[in-house]
Amino acid sequence: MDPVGPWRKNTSLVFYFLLFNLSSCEDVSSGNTGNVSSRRQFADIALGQQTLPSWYYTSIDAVPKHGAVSLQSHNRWRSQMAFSKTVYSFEVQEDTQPGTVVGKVEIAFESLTPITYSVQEDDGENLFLLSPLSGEFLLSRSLDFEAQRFYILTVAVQQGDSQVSSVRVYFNVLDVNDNPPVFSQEAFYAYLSEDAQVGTCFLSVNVSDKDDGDNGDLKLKADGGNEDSVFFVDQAGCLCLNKELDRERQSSYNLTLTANDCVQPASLQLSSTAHVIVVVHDVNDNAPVFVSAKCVSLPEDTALHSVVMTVQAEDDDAGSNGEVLYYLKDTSGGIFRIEETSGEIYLSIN
Ligand SMILES: [Ca+2]
Ligand SMILES: [Ca+2]
Ligand SMILES: [Ca+2]
Ligand SMILES: [Ca+2]
Repeated sequence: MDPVGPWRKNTSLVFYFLLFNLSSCEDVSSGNTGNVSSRRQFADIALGQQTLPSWYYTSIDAVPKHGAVSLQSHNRWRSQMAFSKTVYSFEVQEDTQPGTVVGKVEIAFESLTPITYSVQEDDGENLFLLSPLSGEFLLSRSLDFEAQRFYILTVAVQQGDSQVSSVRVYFNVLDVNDNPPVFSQEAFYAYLSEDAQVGTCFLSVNVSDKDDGDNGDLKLKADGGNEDSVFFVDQAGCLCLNKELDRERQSSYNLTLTANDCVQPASLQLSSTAHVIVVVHDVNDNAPVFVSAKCVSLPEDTALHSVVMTVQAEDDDAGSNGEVLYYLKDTSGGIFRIEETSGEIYLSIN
């Protein structure tokens, strides 16, 4: 019985196991590329936000079975791990000009025989053109972060006619502030009673910005037609009343609402405007005021039923709130009568 034998075997198994786990993600030659959730997992992996899932290991053709690998086969396999990284992840701004080099893959070791790179799988439809010799990616068309935020490619390297390795390549598109805020309509209408409480928030407009983060976060302000600061926009983007209204002073407001995104510096901010028409509804808060003469002299031979004077009162309110009806509180024993709508006073002896 060899007392060292079992120890050596156990050590070898542990050694191989560690090697496989360290190296197995080098060769991504198959597995679930058409699955969207898997792609998201891959994107997370590329971003360092997730560890490789167990199915990923089992799907790799190159992963050898435990106990079936010699040190010699391991060395050959290691020499085939040609790429310098287990996975490549490149960040590209969405406003990058077509024709720009946006990434590069390369082998880890010098190769004595000529090598060529090729794209095996490409969800960018030739958006990223790979140079077979240099391993550089050239951007072929414009990107749009708002349309697609990342792309996944599989790149292979060949020595002569035989493929020796492949690797995942991720292109993560970075947002640029290239969208202005958009109001859902050019003009909004709101109606307020003139006795509305100060602080009342009465209008929430629909405005959006397709960009991400500060590029898409919006601030609103009422900066046109609001010289007396009668209105303000609260933190939630609602238009609110800042001062008391008086329909008799101003019965409507034509405000210009400006939305701008929050990117810094402010010179990079984009903005849009919309109009808000605020109509003030009347409240009966004014009494009639007489504007006509308060006395009249009559000759003693004034004819019966003739008009001796016409009184007039004005009311600043609107509609029926401003209509005036006249009546006599004291008819002097029935000598006079008044026509309720015209204010004409007649001599009318009973
Ligand atoms: Ca954008
Ligand atoms: Ca924006
Ligand atoms: Ca009135
Ligand atoms: Ca009024």
